[in-house]
Amino acid sequence: IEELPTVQRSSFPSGFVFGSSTAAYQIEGAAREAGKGASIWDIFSHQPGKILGNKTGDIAVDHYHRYAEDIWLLKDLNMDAYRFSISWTRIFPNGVGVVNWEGVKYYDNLIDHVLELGIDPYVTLYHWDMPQALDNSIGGWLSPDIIDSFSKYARFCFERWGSKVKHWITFNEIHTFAISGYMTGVMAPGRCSAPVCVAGNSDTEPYIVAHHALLSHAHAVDIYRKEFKDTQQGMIGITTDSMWFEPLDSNSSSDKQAAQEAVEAYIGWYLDPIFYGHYPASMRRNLGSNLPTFTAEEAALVKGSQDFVGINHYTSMYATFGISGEIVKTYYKDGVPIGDPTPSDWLFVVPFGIRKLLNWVSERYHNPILYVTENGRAEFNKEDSMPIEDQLKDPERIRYYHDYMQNVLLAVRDGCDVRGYFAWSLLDNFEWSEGYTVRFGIYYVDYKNGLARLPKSSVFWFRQVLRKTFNL
Ligand code: PNW
Repeated sequence: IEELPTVQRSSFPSGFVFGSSTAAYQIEGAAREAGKGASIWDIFSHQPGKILGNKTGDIAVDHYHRYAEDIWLLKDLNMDAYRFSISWTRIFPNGVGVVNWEGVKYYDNLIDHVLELGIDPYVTLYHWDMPQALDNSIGGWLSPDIIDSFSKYARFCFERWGSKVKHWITFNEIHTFAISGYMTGVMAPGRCSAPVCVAGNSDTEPYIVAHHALLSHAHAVDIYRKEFKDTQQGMIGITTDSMWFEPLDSNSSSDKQAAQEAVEAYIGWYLDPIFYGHYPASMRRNLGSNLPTFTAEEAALVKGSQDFVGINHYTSMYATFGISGEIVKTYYKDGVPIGDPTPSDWLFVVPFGIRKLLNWVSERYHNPILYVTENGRAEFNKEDSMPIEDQLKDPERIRYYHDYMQNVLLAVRDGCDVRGYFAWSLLDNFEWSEGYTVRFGIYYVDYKNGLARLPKSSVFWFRQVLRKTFNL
């Protein structure tokens, strides 16, 4: 039996980074303020029936006006780093062209404030908020022309903030916006095959979108390396999400193969091109001509386009092959869930999954630098049925963080080069199509009382675990 390490800062390698993550549309609000242009999420969330309770991120948790207070809250957790995203349309309201200096100033202030508190900014360029103007004019990620617009936006950010930001993340989870935005249609821009969606093609569009996003990523990395890296001395990478997949029957070689192919189709979809210059063989076999291919020149650009890989991980599933050879994924085996259920129907608690995923990535891609850029769980929003002092008690979240961080530590001891861990999320926020019905925050946001921030029990847990101790 393996000895389980204590979860505290001092158990991790020195210099290991602890932080928390957010995303612009989920927290900023000020959607029509200060010259910001509309993104596809501003439009999507205003379509009736798309978001639970027909809620929007118009105000969200008003981080745009409260960022200074919020960074203090992060500091109070004894955290080292803050991962947030830049809203493309605050900088370029139309996606390209005219710069909105008021938006630029906002990120100047935010980044300066983060640095003043001794916190390291990890900045994501794209957390799903495509400028609506570019979606209208060229179809957003569906068009190869998007590469040029994204490159200009990325260059602007490197130039403006690269002397202060040392960790750039081009994309958050291409997988999620490709699948949910273009296969199931539950996220912006809400495309999928008829009759479920008004427009789209679930068989082809997710792969085209992902292809153009990967190329946009590679171009941004190329720009950073050629024009900025020497003087700015930072690192650039990409954040990919992945579930872990267990074989439904752990003794079946066919199920083992299904689980392997499921991981390949999830995270290999992005990381195989980035490390090897092409999509996984299993995906090419299963998808045929629906999967685009890279030209030799593109492959050369995409290959090696990372200084580190960010991993967002929350949960695990079982995999097996269906009757026509397709990969079937399920949370249940013989009616028993793979882990404890949570309020998110996609999130079951399987702490060992993160260790196995980190090891899988380390082996397949020869030990790259990794950061866990998101991990966490939610509780239901019970503001209408429970006294506030009870809502602030979140033992399930503490247990989740403890058990997952312990498995990250075990992965480090297995030899994975994990350099940091970011908890999702600093604050309760706009959880996409779930609206405000679930709460992922370490801090509670009181939507009924002026958006006051209140500490959940996890705040005290993080503070204790992450305190800096000195050996005398
Ligand atoms: C992340 N999965 O997405 C996003 O990056 C966040 O914006 C979001 O708020 C957070 O998860 C919580 O939902 C995920 O299928 C997408 O395992 C997919 C999965 C997990 C997270």
